[in-house]
Amino acid sequence: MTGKLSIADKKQLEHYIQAGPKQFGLLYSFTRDGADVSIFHELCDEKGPTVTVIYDTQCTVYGGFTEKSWTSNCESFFKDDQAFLFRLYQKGKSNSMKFPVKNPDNAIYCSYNNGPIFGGRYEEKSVPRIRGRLVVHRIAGGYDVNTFSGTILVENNQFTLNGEFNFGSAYDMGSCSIEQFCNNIKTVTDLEVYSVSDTSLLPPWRELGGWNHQNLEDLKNEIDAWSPPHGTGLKTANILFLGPVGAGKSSFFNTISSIFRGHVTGQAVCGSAEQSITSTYRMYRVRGSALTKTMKFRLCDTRGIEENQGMDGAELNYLFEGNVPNGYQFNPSTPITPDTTGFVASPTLNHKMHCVCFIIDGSTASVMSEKMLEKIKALQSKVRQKGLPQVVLVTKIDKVCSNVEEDVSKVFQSVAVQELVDTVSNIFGVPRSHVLPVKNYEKEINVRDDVSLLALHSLQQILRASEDFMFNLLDMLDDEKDESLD
Ligand SMILES: Nc1nc2c(ncn2[C@@H]2O[C@H](COP(=O)(O)OP(=O)(O)OP(=O)(O)O)[C@@H](O)[C@H]2O)c(=O)[nH]1
Ligand SMILES: [Mg+2]
Repeated sequence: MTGKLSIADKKQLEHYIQAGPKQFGLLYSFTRDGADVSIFHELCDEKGPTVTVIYDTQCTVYGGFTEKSWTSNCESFFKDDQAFLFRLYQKGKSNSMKFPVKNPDNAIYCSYNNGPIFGGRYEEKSVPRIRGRLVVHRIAGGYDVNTFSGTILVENNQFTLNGEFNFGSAYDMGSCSIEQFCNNIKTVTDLEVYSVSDTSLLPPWRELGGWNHQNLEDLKNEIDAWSPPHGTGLKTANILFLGPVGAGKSSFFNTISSIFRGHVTGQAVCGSAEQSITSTYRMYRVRGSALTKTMKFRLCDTRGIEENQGMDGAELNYLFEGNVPNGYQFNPSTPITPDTTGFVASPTLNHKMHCVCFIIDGSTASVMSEKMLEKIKALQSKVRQKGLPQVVLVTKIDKVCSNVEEDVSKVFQSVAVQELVDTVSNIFGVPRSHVLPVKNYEKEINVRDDVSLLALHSLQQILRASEDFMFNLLDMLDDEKDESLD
């Protein structure tokens, strides 16, 4: 179990912590380990920097970060000038804020009988003693966030925190009220504690064969020279892009086109909107390095899949079979039929699709809605029925790992990208070798060797998957020939 924080949430926290790329490891969770203070200490004590995250029943998500270890060896405040409280979501809507510590001496309070406590102060209390004398005691209290003590029982999948909130004691809450911070309710669905450490790079978990300029030129030449296997009669490999709105389908075509044109191009319209930006079916050709002739593959860009509408089964079948004309205007309310102008009534093998490339956004892959997952599964089963190979291109890896954002050649050393590839391989039920992480050109003006190499490497894998289909085809043709000789 990796916890409930999404990649985007971790990036937000990483940005608040302000000390370079971070790795988050789930140490403790109410739902996984039980809401019991002794278990909290067993799993979280002496673990260095941690982030505590509380998920309340109104979908507000908030918590605190400290560089100091939790401990149950003493009852004391600990100094931490890097500590802060934060809110990530308010009533389900992304609304993040950081609340820095204003009294670092009292940043956290550790006690064997309490879970995480952020902030607070010593209060002086006079206690009467024998012979009428008053003794002044310093007692800790007024905690900004005191999460829980003892054991909390779960009821209807909810926990009721038994600590108290006195925001503003040691943390600067600005004008944020307790209601705005955490709805002032104590019912929560989970409390998680993550360890926070500097991101370490792994030894490469996938080899690419070099990241220098010559490697890129070699790969460009290889792809430029690629052609469908002899004997199939095919002129090009047709690769169908399918994926949710905004996943980066059109951007991937632009990225490939940019590599061969030598600068970042925007032939396919890209952007962000609730509905698909791409409304026209395009079978894009890409010109090779010399820009005189097109290469022997076509990248077929489609309208994005939406949760509540999108391609119907018949339309998808027409796409697979090559009935849909290049330039066809998608219309979700009236899908294509044989009566549509330009409908390719008798497609040949050269019109059909030879490989399906699912394209998904890596920064949101692990939090895709159930509805979207169902849609994708339904599409996958149609792809399988057709006997078409499928690969999954995972875009926006620059948003997943800061090391990769800086230098794409670190992609196969990144823990975050490795976890992402594992997750996507599980979701799609495809081998990890068919999950291809990429970063598209998006903010850049000039092409970069690291970005180009990774994108071309992915394209090479896609062409190899198309070849699998084509070799099956050759086998079938050979079988037919043999049978006709019998
Ligand atoms: N940071 C980053 N942004 C990307 C990447 N790929 C695409 N984008 C951005 O994501 C947004 C959507 O990209 P598109 O290529 O239009 O996505 P699409 O899948 O074609 O979307 P529809 O046509 O609407 O279905 C654009 O703003 C792109 O600039 C990437 O690898 N990294
Ligand atoms: Mg598009």
